[in-house]
This record gives sequence, C-alpha cells and structure tokens, in this order.
Amino acid sequence: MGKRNQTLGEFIIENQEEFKYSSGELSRLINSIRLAAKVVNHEVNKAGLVDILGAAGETNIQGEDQQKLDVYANDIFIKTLTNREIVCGIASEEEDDFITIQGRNKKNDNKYVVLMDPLDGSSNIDVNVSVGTIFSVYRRVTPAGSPVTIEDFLQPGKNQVAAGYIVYGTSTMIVYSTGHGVNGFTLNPAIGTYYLSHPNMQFPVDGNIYSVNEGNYVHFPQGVKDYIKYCQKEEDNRPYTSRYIGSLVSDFHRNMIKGGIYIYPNTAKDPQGKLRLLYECNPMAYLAEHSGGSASNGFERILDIIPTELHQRVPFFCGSKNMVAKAEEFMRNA
Ligand code: P6P
Repeated sequence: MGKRNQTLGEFIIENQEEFKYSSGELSRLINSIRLAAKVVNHEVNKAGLVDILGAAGETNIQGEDQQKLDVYANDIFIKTLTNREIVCGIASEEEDDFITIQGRNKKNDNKYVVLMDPLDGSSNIDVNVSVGTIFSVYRRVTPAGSPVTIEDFLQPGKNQVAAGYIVYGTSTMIVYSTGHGVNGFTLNPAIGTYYLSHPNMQFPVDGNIYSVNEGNYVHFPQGVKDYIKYCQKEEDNRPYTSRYIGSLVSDFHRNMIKGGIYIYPNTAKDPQGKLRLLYECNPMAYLAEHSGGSASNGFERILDIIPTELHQRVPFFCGSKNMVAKAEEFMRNA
C-alpha cells in the first residue's frame, strides 16, 4: 500500500515491484493517462477564458452536441495512448467505432485495449461544474499480432485489469485501481505532480446520500419510486440527503468518500438507462467493488453483464453496499 504524499510516479514503480505487473506495460499505460489528464486539466481549467466553449457543431453517436472540450479531450487521450505504443485499440464515447492502434512496426502486438468517456458531464462545462474522464482497461482476447476485433472490447466488466477516473473539480484527482485496492492522487498544478492523497479508499458500507435525477420520477420503474419514498421517510436514520450534481464522476467520488448511492434507472426517454455499460458503468463498478461498494442494473451485477454493443446503455445502481442491496430489494418486490 502506498505511503501518504508519495507521488503517483513513485506509487506506480512500487506497485510494479509489489504487484508484479506483467511487463510494465500497464504501468506505462497508467503513466500515459496521467500525462493526458494534466493536458486536459489545463484546458478544462481555462475553458471559461478562451473561445473553446460551445458545441463543436457536430454530434456524436449519442446524438449529443459535442462540446469542443469533448473533442479536445478525446484527441489528447487517443494521441497520448497511441504515441506511447501501449495499446492495440481504443473505444471512446466520442468515436462511432473502435480505433485500431498499430505500433511503429505496423503490428498489433500491444496487449491492452482502453475504453473511455474522455469528458463525462461535459454539459456542465459552461456552468463551471466538475467534469471527469473515465477509463477502463482490458487485455485483448484475440491473438497478439492479429487484427483487433470488436470481441476485444465486448468483454464483461469482471475482465478489467484496471479502471479509473480523473475528476476536474476544485482540485484535479486521479482515482484508479489495478485490482489491488483503490487509490486517489491529487494534482499539485504548480509543479504538475500528483500526490497520493487518498490511500486505499473504502466505500462506506452504509450512507445517507442518494443521487438521482428526481425530475424523471414519473418515468421511473416502480421499484425506484418505492426506494426514493423509503429514502425520504421519517424513520430510523432517514430521511436521507439528496445530492445530485449531474456529473457521474463527481457524484460517485463524493459518495465513495461520504457513503451514498447513485441511481440512473431506465426512463421513458432512456428505456435502457442513459449511462453506457462499457466506458461508464463497468469502470465505476470495478472501482466500487474494489473499495467495498457494489454496482448492479437493479437486478444483476454490472461486472457480469456480457456486452453486445459498444455504446449500449444499462440502468445503473452504484455505491454503498447496504444501500444498493436495499434498492435492489425494492426492485425485486415491485
Ligand atoms: P441527467 C452526464 O451527461 C451523464 O452521463 C452523467 O455524468 C450524469 O450523472 C448524467 O449523465 C446526468 O444525466 O439526465 O440527469 O442530466
């Protein structure tokens, strides 16, 4: 386990020795994400000062207006991962299909694929609310050197070898796991160094915060309506507190520190839910489970779901283990 105030670089080297990462490629991958995050952070922090706000005039596969910062963040992460010759493929919320990354030797012999939401919550940029990057890492399943295929990306979340997020908030943090606990690093922007500020993060088993967009209440499944009423009832340690930022990374981060549950169920507008399985729910579920929390679609463990499409959506219940279990109870009994 890392020592407080250790730098991210020192932590990665220590983990390289301690956890015997295979060949150091995963360490180099995390290092490349660290660099890209610094570059994106610089632009996010000055977004209000330069003409980089507003839609880029295009829409992504989700039919959402692409904010220029979305496009910028997507380009930075793709370029950084490509230049370091670490991954053989990348999938992104901002790309219709996956991208094959060939090494300088024109072979596909790198062993990892990365899936990412380069700037989640980007609609909050114009109102100066925290946004985040979410990433998920797998070993490819097709033979080294062969063409990368969709199979390499459509893996269940339990196959992840690493996952994490960057939250561009009042301070910029990287929170990630390679399967040996979850650790948070805070950026000192003055010197561009991340320091281990939240070693071995643990999701409180219980909490009193629920995060859901109650504006969609009339369209929620009955089980979610019943659970929200349970949260609001004057009984035991309730009513709970409602906190919803509209930025998954920020709501998740607060709930992981204080205890709480985040719910984005299926609604009339989003009959499969709004959040994407591969590059939002799986990485957040991996972090939740590796810090003592849990994540499901209301019935089934998120990490067990076998994906069928790159941009598929799922209902998402994630956070303190006992709170998720209680919400699932209401879903089963509805
Ligand atoms: P709504 C941002 O667009 C996002 O994907 C998550 O970060 C956030 O939690 C959710 O959607 C907000 O969605 O429908 O409540 O605005």
